[in-house]
Amino acid sequence: MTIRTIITEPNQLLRQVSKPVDQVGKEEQTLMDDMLETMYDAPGIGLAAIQVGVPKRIIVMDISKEEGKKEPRYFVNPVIKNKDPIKATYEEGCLSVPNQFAEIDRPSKCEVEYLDYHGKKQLLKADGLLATCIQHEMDHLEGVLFIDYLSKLKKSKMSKIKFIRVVVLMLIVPMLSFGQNQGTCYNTVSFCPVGKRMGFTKNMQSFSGAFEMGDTSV
Ligand code: GNR
Ligand code: NI
Repeated sequence: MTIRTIITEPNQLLRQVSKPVDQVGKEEQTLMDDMLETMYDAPGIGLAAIQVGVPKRIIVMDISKEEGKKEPRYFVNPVIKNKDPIKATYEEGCLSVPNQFAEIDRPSKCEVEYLDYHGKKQLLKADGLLATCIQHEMDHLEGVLFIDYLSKLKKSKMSKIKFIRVVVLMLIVPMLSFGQNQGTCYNTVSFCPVGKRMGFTKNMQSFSGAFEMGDTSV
């Protein structure tokens, strides 16, 4: 068994869509052994083949507690058959995205069909961390990282902030300029119907200063 190098962002390989495995042979089993060792060494609870640079639809996982026995799981060509409409939130991290963690919503339960280490077809009903981890790993097979959801979230938050900023500006700016015009008019050409009608602007303040209070001659 060999510990392989985990590739990290930004690396275009992580964006590749992984290819289905024809047959679970020696090569695939060696890859799964290496992936598991690489995952334990990292340490992590799941690893997709693309994270060691191999674009095959293979995932390894072990969500058992450290003190307990190891419970390695192998998924070849996994397909999600069913997703629970109810979402669950987990703080996620990724070995390919060091030092970033974020709460991500995903279906709380899912059913996944796959081939095991020996190429035997299996169906697994997953919930909790297992369901989250399977979905996180299956995203890797599509070239998707958890931070992609984050940036969408950030984008929508940004647009909300921008929207509020625009609304506030639309309210505040006219109020400020209205106030200024009022003030200017009062101090200089107040009661000057002509000035008001002309709509005195800031630039005209220097001229308006020449007017006397109540002067309506201009
Ligand atoms: O080690 C890992 N922990 C983890 C925690 C919450 C949700 C998903 C994961 S997977 C991650 C390992 C990894 O990057 N797998 O692709
Ligand atoms: Ni990951």
